[in-house]
Amino acid sequence: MTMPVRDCLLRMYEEDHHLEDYQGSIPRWCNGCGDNAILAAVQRLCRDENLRPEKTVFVSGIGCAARFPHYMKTYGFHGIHGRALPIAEGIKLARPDLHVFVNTGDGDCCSIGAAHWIHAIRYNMNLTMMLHDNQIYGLTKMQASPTSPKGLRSNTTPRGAYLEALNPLTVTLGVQNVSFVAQAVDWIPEAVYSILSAAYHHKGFSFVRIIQRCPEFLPEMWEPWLHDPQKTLLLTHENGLQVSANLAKVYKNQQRHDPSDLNRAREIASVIDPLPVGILYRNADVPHYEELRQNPELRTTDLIRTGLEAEFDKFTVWPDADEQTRADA
Ligand SMILES: Cc1ncc(C[n+]2csc(CCOP(=O)(O)OP(=O)(O)O)c2C)c(N)n1
Ligand code: SF4
Ligand SMILES: [Mg+2]
Repeated sequence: MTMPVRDCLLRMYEEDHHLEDYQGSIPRWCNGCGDNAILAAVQRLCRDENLRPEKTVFVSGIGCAARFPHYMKTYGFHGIHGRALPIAEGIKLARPDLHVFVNTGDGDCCSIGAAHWIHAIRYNMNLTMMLHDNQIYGLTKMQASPTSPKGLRSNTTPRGAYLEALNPLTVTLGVQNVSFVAQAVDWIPEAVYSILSAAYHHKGFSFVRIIQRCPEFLPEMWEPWLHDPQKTLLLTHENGLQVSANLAKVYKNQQRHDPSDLNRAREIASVIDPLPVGILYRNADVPHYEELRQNPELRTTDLIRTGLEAEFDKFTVWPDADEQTRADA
């Protein structure tokens, strides 16, 4: 049986995506910036999943990490500081057919955008969120962020940061309706890719914290972890991160962790040495806000008409009884 030309062309078009189809403008991040590794993994993922660029959107706030949508040849929205998530949620509500990704920094997400972050977890919409956590405000040149370690000297904390760092993993794992939490590090590309792939396939709000190096302002921060593989704890499980033989050979410090175990996930998340890498928590059964909103039982024509009538009635000016009698006479 021959295929109609139109279907044949559509099929060719759909099957034929290459890395260049996702590569936008040339990144202006510093040499060695961990954002470059995240971008490379995401472009590979888009190519491997054969995502249609016109059906894919990257949304960001403000910061170095937030330049991400410029470097993808898809739709993108470089938003305002801290507001990537509500913009992404609006897009997903209006167009549930789109693949929506969010790129945000530790300042963007955990400081000015913290309220949106908490509610996005609870809404559990089908979005993939990457927290590029470099523990500093990079774009504005080295102010402490909520994830900066205690004692870090920066332009806003010249005597050292006073407070213990906020842990984005334990925060996320503590919110009602949490459905996917993972951690990656930019210097293990295989794990970044596999974790992002699992996050993309998870139906719901997938939160991936990626420890991202900022060689410009914090060149020493993760050096000990880079040079000693024992300081990384690979979380492995048949429902979690699948590790190649090569990776397993280097990172021998491994632990089997069932991602359905929320309490254990919280314990693992609290430790940074060794630093857990893998899928901490996954629950596919949490309801999704966009589906609850689209529930056909709540959107019948009758219900919508009755609601609209009631709203219009609020603004109706009824003539008083005397006026009505005079008008009738
Ligand atoms: C409302 C508002 N407040 C402050 C700023 C200044 N500002 C721009 S980026 C940024 C911090 C970005 O840090 P982070 O989110 O960690 O991203 P990074 O640059 O480290 O990737 C700040 C404070 C702004 N653009 N808008
Ligand atoms: S300042 Fe830091 S985070 Fe920003 S581009 Fe340079 S290395 Fe990356
Ligand atoms: Mg930052």
